[in-house]
Amino acid sequence: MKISLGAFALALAYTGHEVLAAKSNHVRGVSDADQALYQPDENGNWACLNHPDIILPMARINDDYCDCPDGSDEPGTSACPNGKFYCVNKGHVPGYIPSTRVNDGVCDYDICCDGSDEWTGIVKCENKCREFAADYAKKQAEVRRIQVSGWNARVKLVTKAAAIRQALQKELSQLENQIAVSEARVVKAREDLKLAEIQSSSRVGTKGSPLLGRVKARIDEYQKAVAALTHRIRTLETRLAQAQDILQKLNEEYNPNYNDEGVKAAVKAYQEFKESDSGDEDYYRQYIDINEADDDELFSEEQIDIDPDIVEYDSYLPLQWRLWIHDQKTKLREFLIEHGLLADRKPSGETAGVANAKKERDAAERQNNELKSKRENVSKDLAADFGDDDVFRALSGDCMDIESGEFTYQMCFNDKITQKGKSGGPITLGNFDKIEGNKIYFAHGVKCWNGPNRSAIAEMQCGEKNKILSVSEPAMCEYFFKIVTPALCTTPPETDTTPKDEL
Ligand code: MAN
Repeated sequence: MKISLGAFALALAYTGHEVLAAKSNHVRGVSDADQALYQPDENGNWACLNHPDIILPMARINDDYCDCPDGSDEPGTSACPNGKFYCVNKGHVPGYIPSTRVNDGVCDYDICCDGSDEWTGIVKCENKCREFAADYAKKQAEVRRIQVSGWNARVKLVTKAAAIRQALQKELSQLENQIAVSEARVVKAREDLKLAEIQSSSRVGTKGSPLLGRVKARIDEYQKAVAALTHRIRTLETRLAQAQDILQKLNEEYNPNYNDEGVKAAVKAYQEFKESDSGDEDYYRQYIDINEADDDELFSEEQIDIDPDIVEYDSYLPLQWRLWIHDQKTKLREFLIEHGLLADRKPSGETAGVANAKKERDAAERQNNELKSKRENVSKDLAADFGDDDVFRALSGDCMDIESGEFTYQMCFNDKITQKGKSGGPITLGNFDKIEGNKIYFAHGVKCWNGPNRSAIAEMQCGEKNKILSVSEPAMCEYFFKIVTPALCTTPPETDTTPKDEL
């Protein structure tokens, strides 16, 4: 219909012999810049722009018959379905309209404000470019205002992001120092624990203790024997003293004038006996005194439980060696237990020393792990890609909402997007994954019924403030957000870009 209308109009136009070119050689529907593409060759012919093998006489350009597959021979008519018509729109912004809309009886002011697309006169399209230009200028001014304001906001965001980064770097270096201290604490706590265990094992022990036990048993036996002997000695001493008393009496009271050879010999023997006293009483007396001392004092636990630092051969070794030896002993013990060569007798109770050392070791390790996990988080954060100039770093914690259909959606930068229905709590549509170009990707949301895990993409453009413009669900459980944010603003052009052409 359009073609026949166009053809009719063209036929009318041909009768006037003025249609193809407003000025000579000027091809309708082609911009001034592209006019050079429509020059004849030396034979007065022209080749289709994208099909140089199709050569036409110049008169076949804009003759309302489509010769070129790319539509390039009919820029000013509607003959080719894929052609495009250039509207000059003087005083405003030029535009291209699809050929099919040329001379279709409709004024396509949205593209051709000058009405040049309806040149056959089927419909009279007055030039509205002045009006359009004024409106356009207003819109452009608003766009520019947003660009400037958005850019200023972005500059602030970049400054904020730099401060956050600096603070994180400071935190990281503090953590490094704290970790170094904490590592040393862990090493010391572990060594202290091993030492405590070594000491404890010597006490409740597996090795030194049986020997000490045997020594103590033998001492007990000797002690009993000494006690028995001492008792015997005491008895004999008493009896000896009694005998001495008798003899002393005899010695003092006998009558030397009475010639009794038996008595005389006895007195003489007694005197010799007295003189022959060896005087070794002191010698054995000391042992008797020792034996009579308090047993508890002599054989108290403290004294029997000899300090392993003194009796253990490895106490003369450097600490590291002792720890190594302890490890080897532990391994050997485990090996023997595992192979049934040694009963798995655990020490009956933990000494306070070991318990305290364990507490300290656990606390040191816990602190060390916490610091390390903090360091990992900070390092990850610092290494993450937050877009050009790190700008999105400054937006962490900023959230925006939109209500759409039966749901309320919330997007939090660098965090997640949620969806909340009228009832029930929010569900996660996706967790922050990455920023690429003008898109933020959110992945691994809550699983879709009978489908994939929910995910979302937020497409950004420059805006004064963060705002969600729209949300859609192009495929089930795949969400698409359009948002504006200052983070996406670029340096605004120096001046207003509204065309200054005179009308
Ligand atoms: C919920 C919402 C929708 C989604 C369906 C899928 O109703 O998350 O967006 O399409 O689940 O079952």
